[in-house]
Amino acid sequence: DDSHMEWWRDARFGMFIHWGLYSIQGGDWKGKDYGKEQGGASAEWLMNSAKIPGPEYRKALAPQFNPTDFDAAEWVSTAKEAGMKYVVITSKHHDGFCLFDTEATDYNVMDATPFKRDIIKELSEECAKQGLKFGVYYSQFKDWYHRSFQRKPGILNNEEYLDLVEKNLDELLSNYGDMAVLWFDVGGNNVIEADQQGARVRELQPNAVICSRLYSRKVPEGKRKYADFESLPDRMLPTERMTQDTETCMTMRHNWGFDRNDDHWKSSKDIIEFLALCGARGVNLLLNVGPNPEGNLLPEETERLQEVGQWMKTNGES
Ligand code: FUL
Repeated sequence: DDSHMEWWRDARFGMFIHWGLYSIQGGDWKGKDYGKEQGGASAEWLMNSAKIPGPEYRKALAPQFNPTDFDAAEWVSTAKEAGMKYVVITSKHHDGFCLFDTEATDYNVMDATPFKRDIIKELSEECAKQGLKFGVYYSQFKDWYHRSFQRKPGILNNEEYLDLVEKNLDELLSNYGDMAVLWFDVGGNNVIEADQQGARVRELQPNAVICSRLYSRKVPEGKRKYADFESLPDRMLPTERMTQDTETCMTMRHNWGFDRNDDHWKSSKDIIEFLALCGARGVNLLLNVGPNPEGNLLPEETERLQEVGQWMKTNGES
C-alpha cells in the first residue's frame, strides 16, 4: 500500500533548510575559509574540514546560538508563496547538534544555547497552520560530536550511539504532530540497523515518507525495505522520465549551510528551468536555503523564491 505517497507525488516541490551551529561561522574558522569554493566540503562540514574537536566546537558555538530574528511563520509563508508544498529542516546534521528538545543529549538548542526555543516545534506547528507538510533531515550515521566518534574516528555503529539515534527518532516521531518526511542522510553499511530505524518510523508515523539515504548506497535497491523514494545526489537528474518515486535536491549557491563568502548564486531563471525539468522527468525538487545566524532567510533567497513563486502561479500545477 503506498497511499502515504500520494501527497508527496502531488507536492513535487519542497523547501530544504540547512541551519545549525555551523551557520554562526559561515564557513570560517580562525580566519580560514572552509567553504566549498575554497575546496572545503561545504560550510556545514566546518567541524570536520577544520578538524575541530567536538567539545571545542560546542564551547565556541553553542553559547553564541541566539537567532532572535527566527520567525517560523515567515519562513513557512515564504515557502508557500514559492509554490512549495513541504519543508524539510536539519534536525541534526553531521555535527551532532540537535535543533529540538531531546532527553538523549544536552547538546541541543534547549540545554546548550541561550536561545532555548524548540525550532522543530515552532516550524512543525507553523507548517500545520499554513497547510504545508513538515519533515526532518536527520544524520543517522555521521555524528562527529558523539563520544564514540571522538574516541575512535569513524566508528559509530556501537550501542551507545545507536541508543542516541533511537531516542532521537522516538522524540521526533512522537512530539511534533505529523512527521511527513524522514530525510535520513548517508546511511552506513548495516542493513539491520537501517531496517530497525525504518520500522520504527512506520510504527510511530505510518504516513511518513522515508528517504533512500536511510541505507548505504552499497545496499541494492531491492534490499532497501523502508525506502519510499530514491534521493538522487545533489542536482542530479535522470535523462528519462522516472516511473519510481524520486527526488533531487539542489542548493541556491555552492554551500548548503550559510556561508559568508559564497557568491555563486544560481539565478531565478536557472532555478525555474531546473524545476521545470524536474517536473518533466517526474522528479520532486527539494530546494535548499541556508539561513543566517540571526535567523533570517537571506535577501537573495527570498528574492529567488518570490520569482519562482510568480512562475509557479502561471505555469505550475496548483
Ligand atoms: C550530504 C551532506 O553531507 C551535505 O552536508 C548536505 O546535507 C547534503 C544535502 O547531503 O550528504
